[in-house]
Amino acid sequence: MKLFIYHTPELTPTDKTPDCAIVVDVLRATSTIATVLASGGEAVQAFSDLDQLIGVSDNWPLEKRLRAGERGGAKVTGFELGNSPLDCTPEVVKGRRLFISTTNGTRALQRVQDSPIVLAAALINRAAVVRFLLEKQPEIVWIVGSGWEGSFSLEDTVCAGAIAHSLLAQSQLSPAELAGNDEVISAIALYAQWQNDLLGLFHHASHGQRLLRLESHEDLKYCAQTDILDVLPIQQEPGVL
Ligand code: 3SL
Repeated sequence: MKLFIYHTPELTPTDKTPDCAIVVDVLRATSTIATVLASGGEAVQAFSDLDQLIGVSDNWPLEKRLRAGERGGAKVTGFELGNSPLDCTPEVVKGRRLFISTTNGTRALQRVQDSPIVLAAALINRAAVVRFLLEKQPEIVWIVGSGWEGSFSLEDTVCAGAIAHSLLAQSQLSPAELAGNDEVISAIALYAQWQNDLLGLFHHASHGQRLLRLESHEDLKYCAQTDILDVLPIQQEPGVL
């Protein structure tokens, strides 16, 4: 297995497709997606465009759908949910499809949706993603951070590092054998430095600070936990996990 980390969707090569693409948006889209599926949601359908989301979800029975939308960290007016994983309890999402659009995370999912395997990963479901990789042994794996509007984000990079760190611990591979690019080595170093204080790292992150200004402290705490959900969000058809 060769692992490549890209800090934003824009940095992924346009002329190549990996065997497995893993999208990461720890704050908060992939944490929300994992939570919805762990809470019994029927599926999550991701859109980068809000109008497209409304058009497709209009054809879905009202009692079987939820619309979740976030722009700039805030909930989209008229949608049932924003992008807080804490709102996605079994009482709210069980048996329903979540139609979701967020600023960066759903755009990243769209970017790699033609890969044969697409996963959504966050810290909360890291172990399930690593287990899948160790079982399936895809040759070329990309971890694609969602970043923020084209820029690097600490929280996605530390999650990529957490995945790589765990892969190394559970395989015979050396860092040089696993790493397809330098980003892998630096993401592992970031995780090794902060693994015991991921919430502290989120407080340094620009998007962490944005969410704190929006009073989403509980979301940060939830998303900073590691390996608490045994769920593997895997794409069933383009955009649907
Ligand atoms: O950018 C995104 O896709 C979101 O996850 C951002 S937020 O955490 O919902 O503000």
